[in-house]
Amino acid sequence: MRPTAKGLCIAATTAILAAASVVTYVAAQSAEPKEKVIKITAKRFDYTPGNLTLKKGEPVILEFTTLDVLMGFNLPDFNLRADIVPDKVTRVRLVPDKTGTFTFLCDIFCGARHEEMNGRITVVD
Ligand SMILES: [Cu+2]
Repeated sequence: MRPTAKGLCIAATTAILAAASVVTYVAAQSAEPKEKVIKITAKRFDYTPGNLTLKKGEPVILEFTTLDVLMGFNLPDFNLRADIVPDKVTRVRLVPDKTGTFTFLCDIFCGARHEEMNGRITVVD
């Protein structure tokens, strides 16, 4: 059976609509970018990485794990704290609303050099 002109026209229209919906879908995806995830590994007595640089106003998810014992994450300048529990992933959302360099520290006693366990977050414009 030969394709009719009407049949070809319907096929072409369908193809164009399908292409248009793909473009719309991609545009919607990029309008809501996924929040950046930064993995931080804690172990006695440090955080890796221990120095982060973030952009003001840009939300990030800090994703903590501990290689040994229960640890804390405390970032007083942003009123953030969390327990970092062995065999668990701890996620903390941070939207830096000010620039500067801020210290975070372990606030759960984890051993001899616990007091020295800290890191820095630098927030830039
Ligand atoms: Cu500690």
